[in-house]
Amino acid sequence: MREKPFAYSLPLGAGKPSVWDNHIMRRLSSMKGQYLDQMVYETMLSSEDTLLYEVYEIKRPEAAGELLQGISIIHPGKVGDEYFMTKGHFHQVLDTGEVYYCLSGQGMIVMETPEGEAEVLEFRPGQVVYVLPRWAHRTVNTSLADDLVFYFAYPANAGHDYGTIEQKGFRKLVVERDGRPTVIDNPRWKQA
Ligand code: S6P
Ligand code: ZN
Repeated sequence: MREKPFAYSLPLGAGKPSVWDNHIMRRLSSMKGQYLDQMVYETMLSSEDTLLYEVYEIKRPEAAGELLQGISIIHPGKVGDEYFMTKGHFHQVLDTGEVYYCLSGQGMIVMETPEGEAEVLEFRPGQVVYVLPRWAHRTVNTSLADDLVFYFAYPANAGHDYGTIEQKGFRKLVVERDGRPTVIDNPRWKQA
């Protein structure tokens, strides 16, 4: 691990950072139960375990005061009417925020609190979204042609709670309606 201040570059546009330590790949099979149209999901999965998104992470100690950084790349595509998207999570240490900076593509960030507030923000190159502490977050690629590429930074001791979203889903979904990304209430959202 790097022990002195360091610099690296992020391409403005699609591409990887100049340094990274972990390359995480998430495929369709890791999204079980998350897409509304489960029949289409199962059919797609039976023919191919498609790569949905990739994360290039720069490793830091998981200690308070450190920041974890990297870039995520969400590939274009849909499952039924829903666009390719990240699993989404709360941070395990709920009181930790996150900064997202869009480098390329177009998307939306779906967020919600445990108390039921919800917010969906558009995400375009050059835009920063600040995810407040306590807000779960999922990123959606609303282009069917291009990757959505963004930089992130968050406290290295935050950890991830994926289970809550896996069980309940997000309250809001982003679907294609008349060729346009549209935010709808999740009809399958479950109260705890
Ligand atoms: C981590 C941060 C991002 C996501 C990445 C993939 O706190 O929010 O690095 O990890 O965009 O999303 P997910 O929901 O699969 O971790
Ligand atoms: Zn996060």
